[in-house]
Amino acid sequence: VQIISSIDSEATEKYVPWFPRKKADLDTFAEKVLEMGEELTSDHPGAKDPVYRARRAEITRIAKTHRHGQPIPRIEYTKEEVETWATVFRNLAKLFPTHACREHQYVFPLLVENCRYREDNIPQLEDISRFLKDCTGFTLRPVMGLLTSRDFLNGLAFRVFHSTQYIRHHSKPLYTPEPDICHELLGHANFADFSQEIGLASLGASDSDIEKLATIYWFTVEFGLCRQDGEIRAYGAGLLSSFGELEYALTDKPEKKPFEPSKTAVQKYIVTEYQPLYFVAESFKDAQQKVRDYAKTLTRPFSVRYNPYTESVEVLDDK
Ligand code: HBI
Ligand code: FE
Repeated sequence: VQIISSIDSEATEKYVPWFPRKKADLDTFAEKVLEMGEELTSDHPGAKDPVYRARRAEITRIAKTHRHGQPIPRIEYTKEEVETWATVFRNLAKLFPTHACREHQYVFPLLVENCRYREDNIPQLEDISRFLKDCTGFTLRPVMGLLTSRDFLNGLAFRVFHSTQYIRHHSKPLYTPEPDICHELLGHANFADFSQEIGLASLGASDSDIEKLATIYWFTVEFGLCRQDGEIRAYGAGLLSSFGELEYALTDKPEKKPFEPSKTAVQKYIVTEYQPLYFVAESFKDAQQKVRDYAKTLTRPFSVRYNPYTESVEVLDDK
């Protein structure tokens, strides 16, 4: 196996989109957001609230200027923001014992203990990032808003989770059309190894493979269900951070199909309403293993290996 010294080499430039090679390369995503961030679409609950918009701009500036290796600045959240968080926290905490998978229930008390997760306190990204680094190797990075699927998934290859730092509008505490700090911190608590594997598979992948991986991500990390002791439980963050959809997902209303990555990868989905269809894995572990196996079926003209000591990827020529 020969290590390609530069991805710009003649052999690969035709096929391989640029991708980050080391953790610091993720700095290039800081200002590349698809939507939201400072701008809000007209149907956003906070679109007509100038105070909310100014606050968003203040918070997203942190993400815009953040660079690898710097601590994530702490935010002093307002009373109104903490009340919004409290409403979300209180409602979700009621549902977790009966609706969340065991892995989520295992992590949650650890976050309460180590990261000041409380009804009356919005945890700080810096504290969570440090805690996660110690126990899972994941770190958080503040982000202004939605990244492209490619950029977002590429971050996961380095065990970096891009996290928003602002909170949804107080007029609709149980609804948000976009990720916000409640979604990131209450939903994405169970950072699993397999998100890195989706991430590694996304490096330099073709657009169509990115779409497949983003769809897998959607139906697992965001909206995944799994079996547990004869019941169905939620492990996806989109569910675990949405009071309404978490209840709905476990009723008979939505359709449920077994999780089979090759089929799931090409399933169409909507982002604006409750999902009409969920995929159910045999267990949380089974979901991980299937995603891992699926990632190996996507072919590229090279393979990648993550080096945790240097926090960089080694690119191996497969010929
Ligand atoms: N960007 N900031 C941010 N947060 C996400 O959770 C996110 C994203 N971009 C795309 C995305 N998630 C997924 O829906 C997949 O497309 C990867
Ligand atoms: Fe998410």
